[in-house]
Amino acid sequence: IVGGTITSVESHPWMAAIFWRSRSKKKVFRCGGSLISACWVLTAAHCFHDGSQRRSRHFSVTLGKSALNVSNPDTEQTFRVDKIFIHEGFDNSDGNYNNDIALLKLRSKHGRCAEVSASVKPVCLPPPGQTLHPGYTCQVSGFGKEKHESWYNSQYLREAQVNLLSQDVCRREDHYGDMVTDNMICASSPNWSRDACKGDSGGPLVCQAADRFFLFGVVSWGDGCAQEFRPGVYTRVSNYNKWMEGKTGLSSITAG
Ligand code: 4AZ
Repeated sequence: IVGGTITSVESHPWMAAIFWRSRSKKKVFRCGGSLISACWVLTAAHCFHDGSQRRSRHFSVTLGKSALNVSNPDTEQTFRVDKIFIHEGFDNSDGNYNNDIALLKLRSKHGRCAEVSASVKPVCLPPPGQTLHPGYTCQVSGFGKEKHESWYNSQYLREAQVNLLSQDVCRREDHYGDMVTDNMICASSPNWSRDACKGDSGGPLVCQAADRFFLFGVVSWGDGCAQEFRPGVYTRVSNYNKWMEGKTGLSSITAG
């Protein structure tokens, strides 16, 4: 997150940290994600585009995490990954990560997955096709870089406020042109100072409506971070309710 502030997971209790276990058994941070129900985390397909989706046993998901390299047994819940579903239409042949969405099934212990607490709680999903007006203020969160040039991820969870852009503006030639499909939604801050960055991929863009937080976007791509006319691009979650219901078997997943 560029231009944001340190936050705690209690303010983003759906935040998931996805790790990959290297050959030397080291846990390497891979991507962010969002808890959408007790056993399911929504993230970006491109987090697994190296073919690693068949190696679900090499991944773990930690919920309730505020610091990347320090574990807090009082707040954290860690799971192995049972299965990774990459969207069948995920396509990067145009370099724009179309259908950049994936679901991770957490491996339950004794038939239970995530247990709700002050630091772990699923986010609501927006109703199918739901749109918010351009300018709407939302929040992006993650452990990604604080500057595009930085070598490191943030050690602490960060959040930033960003505003939704209209499809017309984001598709203008001085923005991204036709790289932006209907499966994407763009967001930026008015002076381009706040944005998601490398390492935030897969994480949540949430918008508050009627006293609840809804997951409107999954951090997907952008040209650099917090650059003029280069908004953050997010997977448009409200296009995928049917896909999510099909994979999870959960109907009315929208109710949150
Ligand atoms: C990345 O490389 C990335 N500014 C993610 C988000 C953005 C840019 C790059 C958005 O994962």
